[in-house]
Amino acid sequence: MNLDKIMNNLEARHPGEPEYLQAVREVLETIVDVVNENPHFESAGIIERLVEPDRVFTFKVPWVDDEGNVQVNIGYRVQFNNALGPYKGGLRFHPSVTISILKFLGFEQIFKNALTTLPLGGGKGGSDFNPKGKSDAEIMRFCQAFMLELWHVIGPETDVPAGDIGVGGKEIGYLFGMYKKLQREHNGVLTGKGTGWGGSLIRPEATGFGAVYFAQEMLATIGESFKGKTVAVSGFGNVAWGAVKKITELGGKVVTLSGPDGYIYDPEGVSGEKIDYMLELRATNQDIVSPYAEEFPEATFYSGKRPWEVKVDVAMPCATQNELGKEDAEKLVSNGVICVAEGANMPSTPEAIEVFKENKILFGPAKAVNAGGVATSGLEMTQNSMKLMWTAEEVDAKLKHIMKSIHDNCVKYGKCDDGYVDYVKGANVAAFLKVANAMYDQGII
Ligand code: NDP
Ligand code: 2IT
Repeated sequence: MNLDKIMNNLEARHPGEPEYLQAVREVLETIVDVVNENPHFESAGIIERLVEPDRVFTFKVPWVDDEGNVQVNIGYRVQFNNALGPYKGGLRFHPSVTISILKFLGFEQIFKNALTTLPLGGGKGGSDFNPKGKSDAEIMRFCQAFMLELWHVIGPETDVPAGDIGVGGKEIGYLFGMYKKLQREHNGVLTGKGTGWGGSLIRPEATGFGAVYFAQEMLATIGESFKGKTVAVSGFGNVAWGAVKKITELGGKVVTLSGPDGYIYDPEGVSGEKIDYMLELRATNQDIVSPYAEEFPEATFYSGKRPWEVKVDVAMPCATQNELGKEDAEKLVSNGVICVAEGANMPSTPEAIEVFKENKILFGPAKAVNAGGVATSGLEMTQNSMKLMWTAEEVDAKLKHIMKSIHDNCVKYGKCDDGYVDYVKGANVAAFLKVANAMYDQGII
């Protein structure tokens, strides 16, 4: 495989899409050997076909705000690859959303979904709509206008969206309501639904819980566990919340949370009512974490800074892409971090990952660590198809089993001669082989 040639062609075709190009390069760099060992992949143009989305929908979303003003946003759905199952992936509502970000997320989603062992293809969508400071009525009108365009390209066997940044249970409810009205069908077209009308138990917690189960497996490889460990978590949204809950349950102490405004250091640990307070903080739609320090005076707020300067045993970035750079990684390493597990999608820059690998730190990449969210979405689809509902214990046991199998697969394909596990390579190779074999079997399409 000629990596430079493929990347040059992609860059020429998609200029100004840095996140997408970054995500593709990160995967291709680790699968060069396995592609070269399988010349039939090359002759079938697997790589060239894999790096381009099957199709991308872009649409205008006009809606009326509470003052009666007309607002216009852009909506997108990237249907990337359906070799393994229906396109599957979340919707992100955030002002920073661009087609580059959604293509990076859709590309990553193909591999993440392959790792789950479930029949799921990869996709992503969203809008540059900013939920910050919007009333519920505005969010509902926006979601309805968004679905007015999206409904005819999605379906339970075609493309199944879910939540991501800015899209939680409330938004999924509004989106589902409009889909159902237009399609005149009550089906499993979206996941993360309310548990009273088709949603799976444990789905809200699943990404954070799964991430901690994965980190637990990583720690076990060196005879360690979360018990008595200090942990830096970033973000204070859905993924951070689930992670904090599970870490605390396992005897770890979470000492940081963060938002776009800065980070919180709580030496006594984020536990008990403080975890519930995270939900309240998100529900205000104000996008700031600083009120935590007013509510709990033992905590300190550091304005405009990231939590990676705090001395911790484990770091779990759970906010957004490229939020942990080279200097942050160096700081964590010099402070003695032993494990870094990515709850968010692509939170560490390539330079930061290099620092972790050079120092033989246990490093779990997003597509393996945070796959528990989409895996539980897959379990929600199964329950919808069977028209029944599993108990929380059943779903949690299946989630645990899936996270363990992802970990086993990473070790199988990522173990180096000196015993160090390169989880980045392990996850990419395991997922790539599954997708590439399916694409090969299905011919040139
Ligand atoms: P939420 O909207 O619940 O929380 C997102 C968090 O990240 C918030 O704290 C948010 O703060 C912060 N954030 C968002 N954008 C930025 C930015 N540009 N700069 C700094 N901080 C930012 O989303 P989730 O918890 O669902 O998602 C968090 C991460 O996890 C994302 O990378 C997402 O793709 C990933 N993920 C989510 C899954 C899910 O099931 N929800 C599954 C797998 C991965 P604010 O809103 O105040 O900006
Ligand atoms: O990034 C992700 O894996 C998600 N936002 C969850 C996607 C899903 O379909 O549940």
